[in-house]
Amino acid sequence: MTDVTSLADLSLLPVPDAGEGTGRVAPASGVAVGPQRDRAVEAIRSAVQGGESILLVAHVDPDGDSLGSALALGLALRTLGAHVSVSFDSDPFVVPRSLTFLPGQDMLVPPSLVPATPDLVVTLDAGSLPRLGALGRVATRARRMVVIDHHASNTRFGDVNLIDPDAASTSVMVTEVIDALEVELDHDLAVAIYTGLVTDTGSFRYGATTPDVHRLAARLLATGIRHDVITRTVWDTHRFSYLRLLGDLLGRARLEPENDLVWTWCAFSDLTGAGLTLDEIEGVIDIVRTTAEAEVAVVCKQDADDVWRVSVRSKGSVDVGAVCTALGGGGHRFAAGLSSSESLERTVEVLRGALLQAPRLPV
Ligand SMILES: [Mn+2]
Repeated sequence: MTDVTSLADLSLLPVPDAGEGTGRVAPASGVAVGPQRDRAVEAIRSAVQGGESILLVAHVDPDGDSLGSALALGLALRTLGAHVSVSFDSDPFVVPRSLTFLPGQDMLVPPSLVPATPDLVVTLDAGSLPRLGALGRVATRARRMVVIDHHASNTRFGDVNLIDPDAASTSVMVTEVIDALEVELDHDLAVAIYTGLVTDTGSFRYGATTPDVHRLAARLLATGIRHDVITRTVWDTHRFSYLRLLGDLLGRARLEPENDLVWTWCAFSDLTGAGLTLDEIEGVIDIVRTTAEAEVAVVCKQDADDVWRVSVRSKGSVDVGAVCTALGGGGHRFAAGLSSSESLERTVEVLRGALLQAPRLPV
């Protein structure tokens, strides 16, 4: 068993590969959401009315919630006449294959071409400044920064911090902002918002799926969106080489009953050998975590810089969000992640030790 004191030896990067909400999350602080929403709406409204430059930023290597939220807010602000652009840090700067259907992509600007000092930056679904990558510097130079996010681990790095750990997705929070701005929820907005919603609720399977979530889904469907196409594109479409790689990753998975853990890994050479990109193997954790014999599931994915991006899920009796946050990562209570520049063996060893030390929650 790993001694927790040895955690200090591990240089975990503060850039979590945070997973998305598989469960309701206890509020990270006593800050009420309503007044923060009013402040966020007011900051955005005054920037629009003043004709200021507005930059919306998704997190690095954006998922459906982050990019969907940014594009939805961008579309809404554009109908109000705003000068708005949307960006995220990704190398190369391309929209993930599964999200190329999202509307409003003409607003996308690569990090190298964003305004050097925007009047207003709004960050979407990013739990910390490093999650913005190179755009973190631009965000801190902005006259005003509004943070909209639902990660319990959010570090409140903006001037206005609209943080709601109870929200099923950031796109739910963006909808509330759009409603407050009195922009009509049209088809394109609904596509972007719904994409965030299905991404973060696992197609309405996770614990954060409340009656309000279903009411919002009904409202979005009423605009005529092809929800079946969205869900199939986001969740159920893979290149054939993914199936082969998935077979390898599942074949090498290790079950450690004594640690209540199941885990596997994907080396960068596995990924390049299959001709795939990191975003295309996001779903592997969703299969590994179905293992009946383990409470916690882990998938370690090596990126081009030899950094292990670690996705961690639990079924509800271990707060993996707290574990990952303590190790320099972040995320939600039952879906979180971290990054490690250590070896695979060392990374798993430290994580295993931290998981064993974590208190068991009543389920
Ligand atoms: Mn999210």
